[in-house]
Parts: sequence; C-alpha cells; structure tokens
Amino acid sequence: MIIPEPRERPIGQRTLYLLGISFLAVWKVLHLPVSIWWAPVRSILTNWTWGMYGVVIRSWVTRAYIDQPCVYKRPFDFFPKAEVDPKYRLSVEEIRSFHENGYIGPFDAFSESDVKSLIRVLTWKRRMLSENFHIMTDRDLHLESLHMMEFMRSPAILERAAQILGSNLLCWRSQLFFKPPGGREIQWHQASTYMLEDYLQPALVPPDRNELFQLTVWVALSSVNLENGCLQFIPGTHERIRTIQFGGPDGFYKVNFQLEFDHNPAKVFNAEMKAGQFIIFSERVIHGSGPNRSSEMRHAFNYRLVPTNVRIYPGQSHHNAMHMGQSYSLENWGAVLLRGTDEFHHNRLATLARFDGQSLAIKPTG
Ligand SMILES: O=C(O)CCC(=O)C(=O)O
Ligand SMILES: [Fe+2]
Repeated sequence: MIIPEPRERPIGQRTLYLLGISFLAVWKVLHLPVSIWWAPVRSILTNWTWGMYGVVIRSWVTRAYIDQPCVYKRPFDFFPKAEVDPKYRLSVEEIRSFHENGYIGPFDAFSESDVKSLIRVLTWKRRMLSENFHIMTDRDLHLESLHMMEFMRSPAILERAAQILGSNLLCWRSQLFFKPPGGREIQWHQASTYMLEDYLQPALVPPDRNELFQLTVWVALSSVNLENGCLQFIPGTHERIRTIQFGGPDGFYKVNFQLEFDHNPAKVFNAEMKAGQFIIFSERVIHGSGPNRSSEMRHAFNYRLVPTNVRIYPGQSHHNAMHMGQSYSLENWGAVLLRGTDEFHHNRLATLARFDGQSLAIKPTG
C-alpha cells in the first residue's frame, strides 16, 4: 500500500481511500489481529488515533490530521524545572508566558564573529555528502560537526530550556534553515510527534502526548526580520493540533494542504532577531516564515530537545521525510545527551567522548 502525499485528490481516488480507511477502522474496532498485515497497514492500525480516522472518513478524504492529535496539558505550576546559574534564570512570569504563548525569547547567546565562523563551516558541510546519511542534507549535521555541537551546548540555551522541559535533555534532530534571496515562505504548520514526516510512524513516543515533551531551539545566524523571512508565531495556538484541508494555495515540497485555523494577521508575533540570538518554542504552536525578499541568505538552524523519558524513532531503521522525498538511514544516528543524565536508557546515544575525526561515534544501546 502506497501512502499518498497530502494533497487534493480526485473523487474516485478519495472514495477508494475512504473505503480502505473505513475497513481498517472496523478492523481496529473489532480488535482483529494486526500482525497479519504488511508494515504500512500495521502502522496505520497502531498509530492512527480514532480522531485521525474520524476526520478522514467524515470529510470523504478532504481533511485530515497530519500529525497525532493532542491537547496541551499545562503544568500545575510555573516554577523552573531545573536549578541554574542566576544569570540564566527565568522568572515564574516568563515560564508562565511560555506556557501561554508557546514560545519564549529571543535571548542572546553568540557573538557576531562566532556566528560568522559557524556559517562558514555549515555552508561547506551542507554541500558535502553527509557521512551519516550518504545524501546531501541540512539535517543532523551536529553529528558531523563538533563546531555546531559546541553551539548547541551553549549554557545560555540549555540552562533556559532545562527550566521549561527538565534538567535531562536529549537532542534528537537538528536542521539548517538557510533561506536564499527569493527563497519561499514556510507555510503555517505545527507538529506533535512528527508523524507528519513519515506519515506512518511517529518519530517521538512520549509517556503522555498531551504533556510538553519537546522544545525547538531556533538560532539566528543572520539578523532576521520581516524582509528576509523571520519566524512568525501565532501565540497560544499550541493548545491543540489542528486538522488540515488538502489542496489550496500553499505548497511545501511535495505536499499541498492548509492548516485549519482562524487566521487573524493582527495576532502574529514576528520573531525579529539579531544574529546570535535564539528563541525557544513548542513545535505545537502554529508557526511559519515569510519569503526572503532581501538580497542576502537568511542563515539559521534549529535543534530539537526532548527529556530522556521520550522514545525516539522506536524500532525504526529509517526515518522518511515524505514531504521532501528523502529517507534517512538511522544506522549511524544517535541522540545526544546535551544536559544532565539519561536514567531511562530508552535511546541509542551518540557520545562526544568518542569523537572521532569529524564524526561523532555512535555508542550502541546498552
Ligand atoms: O526557519 C524557518 O523558516 C522555519 C523553521 C521551523 O519551522 C522550525 O524551526 O520548526
Ligand atoms: Fe517548524
């Protein structure tokens, strides 16, 4: 069974999908065995929630959840979850504002000359075949560049993230966002467990999807503003994952859909930042970025943090980014413990201790 990209389909195809998905919903209701199916069907039966079946069936395959739905559970209090050096301390008010808006920042982290040297390294790195994935990619270059890793270990970033997410932090993914002059916008989106990339399997399996289990750190390596396509957020929209409607004016690589929400431009927060600043957000908040109308490259990278109790790519040998038509072998992938200790041992770790040449060595799971 081929899983189609999210885009508008003719009625005939939609009807076939409708029949297939309805059949699987009945199979699931009856608790019939999952193991007799081939892998993609097993994944749908296992990973699709009732809400996901419901939207697709009721809308005759014109709408869907493209990621596992969840509803944001706010913490009971807004006290910092980690003890940190006073210079990085967040007030209870700041932590409350993170939970209300879905993002916090920008904060200062790096100097002008720091970011220039990282841009040089990464510009070269992204044009080479990745040592881990054997393709040219903007993803996970921290596993191949100690220079980038040093940025990600910045206490200005980690000590703040720890107060929101907890003291033990794994990085599971990074990505460069170098937007050239004339580069397109990134449409409004949000994510929960990143099933929206593989379509079948979530990249992250937390103990409770509704709790905050992931933070994105976005580092500006150039000054970013409305002209060159800074990040934009819609405050408070992290409270739930929205459905999408197939088709419409927005496109993103191979996909074509619109996130369904009431868009009020007056509510948008434009995250204009200086080079060397960063912002922390939940990927569940609706966000995107405009086109680059300037004559210079907009340089940035992000990385994604989870607490150590989250399972990353569980049982998976590959991660597919279907919207980009790319597949990443996880053979040489490992999560990086950036802060604290890993008491759970759920995930394979890449360790700095075994740094070897330009690549970080992967420590086999114990
Ligand atoms: O850099 C951008 O324009 C988009 C980044 C983004 O969506 C993210 O960091 O999750
Ligand atoms: Fe994003």
